[in-house]
Amino acid sequence: MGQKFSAAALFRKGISGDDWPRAWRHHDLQSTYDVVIVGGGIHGLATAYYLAKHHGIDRVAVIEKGYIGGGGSGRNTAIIRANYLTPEGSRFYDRSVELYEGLSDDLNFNIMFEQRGHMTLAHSDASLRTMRWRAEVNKLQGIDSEVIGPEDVKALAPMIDTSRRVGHPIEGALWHPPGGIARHDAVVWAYARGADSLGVHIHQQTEVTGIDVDGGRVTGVQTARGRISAPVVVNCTAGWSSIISAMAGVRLPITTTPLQAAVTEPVQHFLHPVVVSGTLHVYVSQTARGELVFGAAVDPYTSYKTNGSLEFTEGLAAHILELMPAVGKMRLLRQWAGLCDMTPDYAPIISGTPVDGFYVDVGWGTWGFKAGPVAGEQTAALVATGRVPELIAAFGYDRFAEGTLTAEKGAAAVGH
Ligand code: PYC
Repeated sequence: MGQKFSAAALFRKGISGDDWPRAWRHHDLQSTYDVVIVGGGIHGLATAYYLAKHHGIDRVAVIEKGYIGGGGSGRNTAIIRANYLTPEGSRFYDRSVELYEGLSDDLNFNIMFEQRGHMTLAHSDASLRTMRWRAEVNKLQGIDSEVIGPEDVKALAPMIDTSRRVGHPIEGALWHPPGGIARHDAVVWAYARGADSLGVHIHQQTEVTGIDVDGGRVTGVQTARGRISAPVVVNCTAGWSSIISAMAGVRLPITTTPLQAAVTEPVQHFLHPVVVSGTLHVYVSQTARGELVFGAAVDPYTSYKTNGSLEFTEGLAAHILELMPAVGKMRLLRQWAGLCDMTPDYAPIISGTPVDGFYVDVGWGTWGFKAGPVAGEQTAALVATGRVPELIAAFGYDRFAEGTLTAEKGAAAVGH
């Protein structure tokens, strides 16, 4: 899969001016596919990849309105972790960490996953109690998580102000060694190349304008480039998930809210783990290139806007300076927003729907990136077998009507 270059060959190629081999091909849009996946982000591409790889279903089209990875997959802070609050969530995201660990080998593409450890700070007795709760739930699922004290926080991230002089002194933290960061666009490209090599067609610049349903069954999709007939359509979009589902007559209990993030200029490495503070509404990691990547709470209103705001930058600066005063001299380079599709219980919906053949992998809130591999694997299994895998049994569409919610809000990195 893909072409391999030695380091020297890579260098020669880089300066040669020759074209690089295409990582995925262009195909004419076919009039029929066995499965059409709407959304060319990590979820859609991973679903296509596992459909072909694990289930031999390769007459699959991934339809993307813009360019692959241009939505939520390219608009996140690339954090991976499994330290959730519910047993269902913890097990699910633990499988994702496991898949991420093997992804560079599986796809022969370096996704730069670094397990630097993930630290969620507690600034009060109440949040320390939640950290203990999460640690116990995690341990019962075999996940490496424990509560540590302020002196351990200081040892793991010396730049953090652990003194009692600040407005919100640190009382401890949830420490989760398997957590870390990866390069988000590498994950997109790796799945795209992997899916392409197994026969999947990737169609960029192909907007879905309608979904055809006849007698309670999905029959195809209308696109700006023509109609495709297909007995199975999977909605793997983020931001637009309720709009796409409404085209099939399926209502989703989802509201959409922007989540902003920002990145600094690169500096020498000083921050190893991912650090999160719910109280200060901030999380931060340092990339392999040396930039600090920051995120904060979701915007306080629903919207489809993906631009940054000055209010966000001001709030972020105030909070990060309380946590790490020394970064005050660094300059922000860029900021952006991604769209978060929030469900009432903050858990996703991976499920069939009242329309036969129409499936959804949606409602990821602020957790879409870290779930990509496992969501793809499990959605593919659901679509291919028609049976609900145990790992996603708690994420069904019917749970909202039945009142069997999966209360995951307490695992949020920051305020929602
Ligand atoms: O839940 O780890 C998380 C997260 C980070 C950024 C947004 N959500």
